[in-house]
Amino acid sequence: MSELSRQRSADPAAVEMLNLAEKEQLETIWDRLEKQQPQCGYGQLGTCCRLCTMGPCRIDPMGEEPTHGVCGASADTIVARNLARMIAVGSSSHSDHGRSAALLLKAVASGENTDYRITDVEKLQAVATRLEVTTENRSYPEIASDIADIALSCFGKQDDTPMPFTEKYLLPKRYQLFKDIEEQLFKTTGKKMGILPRGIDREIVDILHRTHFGTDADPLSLMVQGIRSSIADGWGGSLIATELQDILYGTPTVNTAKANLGVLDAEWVNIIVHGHEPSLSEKVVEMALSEEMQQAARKLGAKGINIVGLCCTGNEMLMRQGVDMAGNVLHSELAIMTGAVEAMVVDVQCIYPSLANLSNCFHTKFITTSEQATIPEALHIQFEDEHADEIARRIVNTAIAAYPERDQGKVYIPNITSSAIAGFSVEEILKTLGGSVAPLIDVIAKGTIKGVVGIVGCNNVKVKQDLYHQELTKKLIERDILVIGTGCWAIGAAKAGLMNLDAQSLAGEGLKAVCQQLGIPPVLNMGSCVDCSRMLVLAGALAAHLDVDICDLPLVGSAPEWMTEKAVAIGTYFVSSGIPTHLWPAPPILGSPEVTKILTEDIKGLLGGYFFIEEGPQAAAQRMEEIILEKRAALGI
Ligand code: CUV
Ligand code: SF4
Repeated sequence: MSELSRQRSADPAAVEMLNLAEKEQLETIWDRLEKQQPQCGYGQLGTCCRLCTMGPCRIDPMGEEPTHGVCGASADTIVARNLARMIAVGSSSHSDHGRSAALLLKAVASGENTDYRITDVEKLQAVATRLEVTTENRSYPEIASDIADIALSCFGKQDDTPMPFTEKYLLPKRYQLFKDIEEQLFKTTGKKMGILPRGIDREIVDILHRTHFGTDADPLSLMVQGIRSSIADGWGGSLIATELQDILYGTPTVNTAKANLGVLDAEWVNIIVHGHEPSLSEKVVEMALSEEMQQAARKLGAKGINIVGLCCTGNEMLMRQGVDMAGNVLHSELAIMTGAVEAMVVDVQCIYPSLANLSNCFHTKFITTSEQATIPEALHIQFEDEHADEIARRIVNTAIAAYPERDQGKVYIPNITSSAIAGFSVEEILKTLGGSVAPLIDVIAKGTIKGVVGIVGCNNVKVKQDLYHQELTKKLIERDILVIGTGCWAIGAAKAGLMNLDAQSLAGEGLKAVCQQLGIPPVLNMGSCVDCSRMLVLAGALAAHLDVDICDLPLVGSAPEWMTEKAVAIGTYFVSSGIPTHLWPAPPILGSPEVTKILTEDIKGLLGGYFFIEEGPQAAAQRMEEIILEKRAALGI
């Protein structure tokens, strides 16, 4: 075993593949990180600006010259503008995904699209109730059409009233707090700053506008607009994605699957779906599992078609269909290197451009499908919702046709998987609890469970893969803290065996007893990145039951291996919702004392949530427990 490989990943399957990559001289993302060293210090601190062609400008972090950009922008302005833009990009990715779900639901409701259908009428009713859409004497498509209209209005409406999803889903206490803060900010600064989002597109465009050359230079108002955009995402775009996808594809229920590269099978046609939007992968899975396609694969000598997931599309498929999981984002190159993948089918987000060229070293068809995410050297098969069945069939056929080209001599699949329970939607958690949050609140009040930490986010090649995810998760459950979460964290936890019933033995006595009684693992997979909205809804339900605000609850958020701008948006809406949130690596803000202070201190007094940075899992777990104990003491429990 190469020492280098072991430094790069905590996952034994990844280590095996990294050894193979080294032997075969296949370049990986880890190699490219090395070639980038040393990385730019200004960029890491957030103090470089490329907003106009008088720059690029940079600010000396030690207070030496240059202290200002050519236009006079300070480090605080530059950092705040850059961060606001990160939030805008993150919000737009989640929310554009939500828009697709809304447009699809509309098309299904009107009968224009017959490839999809309304699957979960119970959820349809629940969402209708929440949005105050009349259901009496109305058909499902009529109700769905109204829901889709309300969702679409959240994107495009132009008046200054708060957008409907946020208004209807947000805890009333939080809603009022946001209104009060808007007033308070105006009183203390004389400047108009808004927190309640008017519209998703509007808040994002607002950031693009105010960060244009020579516009907003005030770190505070830039951050407040960042907060507003993040709320438009968490209590808007992401929430719309989750809720409407549940209606279209079914609300997740508890199921068991396998996770890690060992889910690939040398004797089968292997298809990996990767990306974020389930509209494509739902159809690819459906087609791949059809008898017609399985037979076609068998005709070519394979045992059948084995379809597995990766990243958040993988989570969507795992949560709703129990599809096995090949890995998180750092596994995407490694999966192709097994030589056993006939096709990797991708939609949007978190797809390394390197995958196209790497696939060309194998027989693997790397298939892009979205008009928003095409990659040179990839095979593009344009996906369209209105011809979903036909296109999915074409994709699966392309994968089958690649099977005879596979070089069996090149196949190497690490024989490693873990069994993982998934499917913990809020609805499913409530069902497990007997229909109400009361029993959960009960065990928290008694101290059997001290609190809940929600972990999200990615793998980052700068952090040893999965190590932080695993260690932090273990240290928290040891302390009787329930861990829930989403995204590539969830996959890391699944691969490490933290999401099966055996993991109960790793939990502290209290948490263990609760999990044994409920028959659940101590670590719960709540889905993909957009499903972070499920955590907000759960937090809101807990707070509502106790008649307190979310910031009063013993809840903490964390993104320990984050890399994307989406994670910045998620972290910001967690904080805005009142949840103290841990980040590692540090975001590019440390070059601005002002922005750092706003986000780690000042914001606490306003919103109850705040960011904190901890480098190691031990220190992070310690700090999280302290926060939880502090909140418990304040609640008098
Ligand atoms: Ni959306 S954002 S890497 S956690 S999918 Fe994984 Fe998933 Fe990307 Fe980060
Ligand atoms: Fe430099 Fe100002 Fe232009 Fe940014 S906006 S590049 S700080 S001159």
